[in-house]
Amino acid sequence: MKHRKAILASALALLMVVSAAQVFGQGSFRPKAEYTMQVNVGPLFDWGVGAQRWADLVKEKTGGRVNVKPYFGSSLLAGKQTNWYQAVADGSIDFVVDSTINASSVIKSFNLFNLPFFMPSYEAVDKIQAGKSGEMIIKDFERGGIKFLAWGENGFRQITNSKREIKTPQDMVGLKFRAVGSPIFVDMFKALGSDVVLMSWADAVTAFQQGVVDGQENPKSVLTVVKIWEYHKYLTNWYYVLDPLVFGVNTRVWNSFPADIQKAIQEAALEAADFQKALARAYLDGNKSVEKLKTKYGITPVDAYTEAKAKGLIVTDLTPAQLQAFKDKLLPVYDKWVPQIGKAIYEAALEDMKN
Ligand code: X2X
Repeated sequence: MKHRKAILASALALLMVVSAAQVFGQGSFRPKAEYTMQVNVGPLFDWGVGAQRWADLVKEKTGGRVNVKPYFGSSLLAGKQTNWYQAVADGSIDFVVDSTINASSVIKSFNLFNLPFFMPSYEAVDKIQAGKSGEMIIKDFERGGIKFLAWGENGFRQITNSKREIKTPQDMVGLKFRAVGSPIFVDMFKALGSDVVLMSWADAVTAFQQGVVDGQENPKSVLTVVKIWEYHKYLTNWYYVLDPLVFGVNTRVWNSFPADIQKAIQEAALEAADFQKALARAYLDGNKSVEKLKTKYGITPVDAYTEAKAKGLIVTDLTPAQLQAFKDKLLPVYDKWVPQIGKAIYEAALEDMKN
């Protein structure tokens, strides 16, 4: 009997220690040996650099307690980049730095960023992300079970092809393009009289190489890292959509972290995203991002487009009148897609851009 009482007492004492540790955080926190992170591209892309930076900063700011490992090239998804939202939401993957396009079949409001010629500048993008519409989109995004931590940026997507210089919608007719993700891209390319196939990035470069498609659309960093000029001679800067990246973490994983760890991870995400966005915008927003990279982060980025031109890529810029011809052709896409995105979000975004 005495013996039993002693066991009971020590069990009780243990319980008190455990719950005290829970109350005070840290002590009870048993991190996993590794937290996985989904990243669609490789480590050399601005996007991949930003993802690695986040993982490094998390390690630093948590004193090595949280170890996040980026899995590049969608390797945890067998290359199926459009499955990332589901995989992170259901907890098969813990962390993510990935594109809104790749989630836009599931998160319909992400298609706001895919509306053609909707956001005329980086300032417009920033205003949406910081505004009411951004808040509404984040809420929609988080509903499925992912905590949103920061906006990164793949960038304004430009069009390249192997056949001819594109200056007018007429030049697009009959060309076959590779795109990915949301069916809004099928609608856009069809409206321009082109053919389009949706295809993962994992298969895309082979498709360029083999001429299965005549062209594609992607931002600066993606185009220059894959040396697009080896497959496509012509690039037209049409700035038709900007593809933001999301820094996020599975909600249950997030809730498993004590407050100090959450704070460290959140700060790391914002810092890595700020750095990553500057890389994505370098030389495309005047001096702004280049200066930030030099003064705040101590690096001088390469001027990727100038290098690409030196390699023989023919880069075409369009006048406002030339751009208008593309916009006019793509207007019907709004009729179909604004209701899917949500009229309230669309209207809030118009307001945000005015502020
Ligand atoms: O697949 C693409 O085109 C890429 C790399 O830009 C995305 O992941 C959306």
